[in-house]
Amino acid sequence: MAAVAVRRRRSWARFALACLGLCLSTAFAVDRSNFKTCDQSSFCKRQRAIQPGFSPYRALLDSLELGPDALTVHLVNEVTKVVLLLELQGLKGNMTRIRIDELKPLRPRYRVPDVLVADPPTTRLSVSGRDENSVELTVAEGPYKIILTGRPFRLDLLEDRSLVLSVNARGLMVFEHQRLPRNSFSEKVSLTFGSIWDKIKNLFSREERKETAEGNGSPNEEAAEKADQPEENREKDDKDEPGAWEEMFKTHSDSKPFGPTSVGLDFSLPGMEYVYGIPEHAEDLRLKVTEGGEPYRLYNLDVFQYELYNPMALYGSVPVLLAHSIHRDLGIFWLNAAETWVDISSNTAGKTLFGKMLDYLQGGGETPQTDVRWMSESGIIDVFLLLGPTISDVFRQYTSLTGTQALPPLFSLGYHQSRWNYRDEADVFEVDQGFDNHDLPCDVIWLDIEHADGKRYFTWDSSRFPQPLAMLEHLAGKRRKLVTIVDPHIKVDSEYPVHEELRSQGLYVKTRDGSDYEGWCWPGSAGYPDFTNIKMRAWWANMFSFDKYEGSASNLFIWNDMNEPSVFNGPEVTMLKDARHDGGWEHRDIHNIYGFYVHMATAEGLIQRSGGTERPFVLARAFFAGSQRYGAVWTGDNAAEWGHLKISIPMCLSMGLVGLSFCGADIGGFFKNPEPELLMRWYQMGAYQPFYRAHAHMDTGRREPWLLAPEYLGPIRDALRQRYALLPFWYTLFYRAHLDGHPVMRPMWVQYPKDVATFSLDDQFMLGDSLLVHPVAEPGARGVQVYLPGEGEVWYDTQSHQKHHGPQTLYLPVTFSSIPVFQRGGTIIPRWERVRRSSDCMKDDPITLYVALSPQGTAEGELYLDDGHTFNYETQNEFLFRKFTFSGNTLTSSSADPRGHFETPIWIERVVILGAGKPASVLLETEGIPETILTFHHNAETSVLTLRKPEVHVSTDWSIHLR
Ligand code: MIG
Repeated sequence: MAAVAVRRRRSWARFALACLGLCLSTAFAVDRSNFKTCDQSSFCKRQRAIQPGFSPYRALLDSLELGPDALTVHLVNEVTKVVLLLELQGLKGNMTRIRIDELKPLRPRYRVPDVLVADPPTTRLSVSGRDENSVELTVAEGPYKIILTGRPFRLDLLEDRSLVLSVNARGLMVFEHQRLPRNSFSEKVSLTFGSIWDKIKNLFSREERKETAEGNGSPNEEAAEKADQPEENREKDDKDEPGAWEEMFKTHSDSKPFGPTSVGLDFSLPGMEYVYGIPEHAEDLRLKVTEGGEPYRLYNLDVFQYELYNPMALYGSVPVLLAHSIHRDLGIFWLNAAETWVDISSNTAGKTLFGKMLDYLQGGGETPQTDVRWMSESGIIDVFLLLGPTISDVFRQYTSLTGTQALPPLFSLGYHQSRWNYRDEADVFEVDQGFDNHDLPCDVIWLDIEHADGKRYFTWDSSRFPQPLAMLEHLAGKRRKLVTIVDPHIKVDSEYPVHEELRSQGLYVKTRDGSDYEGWCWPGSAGYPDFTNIKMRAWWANMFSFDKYEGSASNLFIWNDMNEPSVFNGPEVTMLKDARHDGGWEHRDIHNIYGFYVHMATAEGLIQRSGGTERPFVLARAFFAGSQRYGAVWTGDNAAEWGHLKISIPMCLSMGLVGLSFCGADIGGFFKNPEPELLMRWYQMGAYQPFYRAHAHMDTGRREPWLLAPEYLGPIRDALRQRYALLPFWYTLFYRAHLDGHPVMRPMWVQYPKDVATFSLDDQFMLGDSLLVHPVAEPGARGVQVYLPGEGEVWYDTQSHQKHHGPQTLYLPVTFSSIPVFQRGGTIIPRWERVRRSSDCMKDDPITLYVALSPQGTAEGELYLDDGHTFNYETQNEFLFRKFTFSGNTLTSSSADPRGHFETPIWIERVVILGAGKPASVLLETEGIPETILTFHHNAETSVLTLRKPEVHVSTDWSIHLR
């Protein structure tokens, strides 16, 4: 009896648990009804309704003009007869720029400013061939040719006679020219979009008929005539186009005073099956085909409880898509800051491997091709084709346009401890002390919105934080920093000077009728500073000077949250699209770049407060192309779930591919309470991702590492120590990213571009070209399957030093303390092995070099050092950039950049060579100093050779010979 009762009770408990689980999992889900689908966004719906094959656009080849910097040609919409101006530029470094605008717009259309670092240098285009319907253009510096076809308009880029990319090949170009509002006279003769589409179809069917009847003909005139006639079926057309002149979403109306102004264009990529980029989405690294589903959406939004693996928009957007094949890489940069949707289709999608094989065996099958279609609500068409041919070239091309990752201050690569909120100063002191008591390194403690007085940013809640300067000084004594949050919504409160000044100076975003726009956010009613206005940015930057921001000091840095902007009572939790910005632009035009400007103004503020000498650190949630110049970004409000732990890899990889190297996810997950194992695994994952910050929602339990049982705390301590030991390596990788745009955290395929097995991998990644990381991301894991790529490559397990040969899928057993990390044979990595309280305590520590030998017995690596916080590296060449090479049994250290000079006590304290035999003797040779004999230890079992105390200064040239 008793046994039965127990069993019953157990199954009850299980049932209750299951329910709870269900409830929790249904409770934790985005409310999709708050966000638009393509169908609910009228321009997306209109554009998506267009079928391929009927482009009304024709390039008037007679209008072609060749200038020194650009070719221009008129495009006419054969139905509306509206003329557009196409500007085509060959850019230095194997890029092409295409701009399309109305030839005579009713009012200027928005052209995104401030994203490009300079006017990209051009290279001459010349006409190298011509026939009735096309012109062949040759690019002076560049291996490719461009064929411009007149009717229908189309561009084809060829390299060595093979087609690399086509523009408007599917005829999906859209350019909604501006029209006078409804009821006005000219509206009567203009055509609505729906009717245009009908006419286009008519035109084509008529043309086909004609061509079969008369051989060839020119239906265009006839079509044009037709288009001039008043429309018989106006009423119907208006109904076909709901939302064109006014649009509703839930209770919000968008007045659209300028009517429909969307643009769109399609790109065909023959030979391409793998596409990446266009963050931010909670999605696999490899983008999916969107046909039959929703397109990927780029519209910066504060999405509450975002879901995984879907194309919904998130906080940031970078409109850059990369395509990769074993033959080449290329990128498409669609410079438009309005709401944007991206459709991806492929002729191989959905085909099984068997199907593909059949195609192949039947002696053909199509070559794979991906088509990408961009659709934006306003602005112009401004697109950069980054023609590679290698992925390295694409990285350089894109960052030559938008800038590279800002070199972060060293401290910001350490560990950050955050939560919403640390209650008061005593809490901050306790947390700070907790790290020391438990022998855990930490660089920064963070204060969320509760630290300010009533969410009035730049102020302090005086009951919780009565002495911010003393608190900052205390942290400075520990060589730690503080980050405070400053959000871009300002409490409407006549007693709050920030508000009063912005209001009186007219620096807020306005409504369409010119009054200050007010939205609801944390402080209640709030104004939104117009960051697109340079005066606003200057004013904001000045707020960070030490006298303006009272209670701040040089070890205080900034976090910009809510910069999408987030407006609790706005459509889709953001600003009305008809709100007005500086210059009369609508919010519609600039939406995706708002957050970029907030980030920019804040970073400039931190630079200015130091008189221009100190590097800033600013974390922002919303971002755009170019945000890498201003600091770090994170993946927003994730959750304490294993799936969220996993997705941090593809999310940060996708950002890295498009310039944003300094990316991280909230360690532990923002919402919900992580089980200890998940928290521990997240610390391990984060230790190997660029931005390493633990953060948590207000309603979650405290989770500082020492609150966990020792079996979890131990591995967390190890993870933190591994992070700190690798700081010189991280710093060097960031310097590389800063120099030439190569991401710090890289997809496997970037390193192995010809190995198809890596193209979809996103449960492991590379740091630089040296470390392969495959973090444990499953509960109760006993082992992981690690793919070690590379024919003839060897990989050294960084924990056991065991050597593995590539390519293979290695089953690696794991325990709680395992973080599977492999150093690629052929690389050299610098480490600081004396882990201390913070990075600042370690910055002068001696270096240990880890030399991992390739099968040929070679290796190379680099090390970048500077003072870790100023711009002197740039302005005074105060840096060291060293290159280490191992070959012919000799390890040499030489300068990688002779301009650099930097006073530092740093010396090399140890060299560990992986995969080495035992030498008879080891000799150190330093310039001007007699050879010395080094002591060493060789472990025959692991083939690890340790050279003790070379005691050479890091800035000198030396060589070590194994004899
Ligand atoms: O609506 O400042 O993503 O990190 O703790 C929530 C409070 C506002 C969202 C951020 C999160 C932060 C929180 N913020």
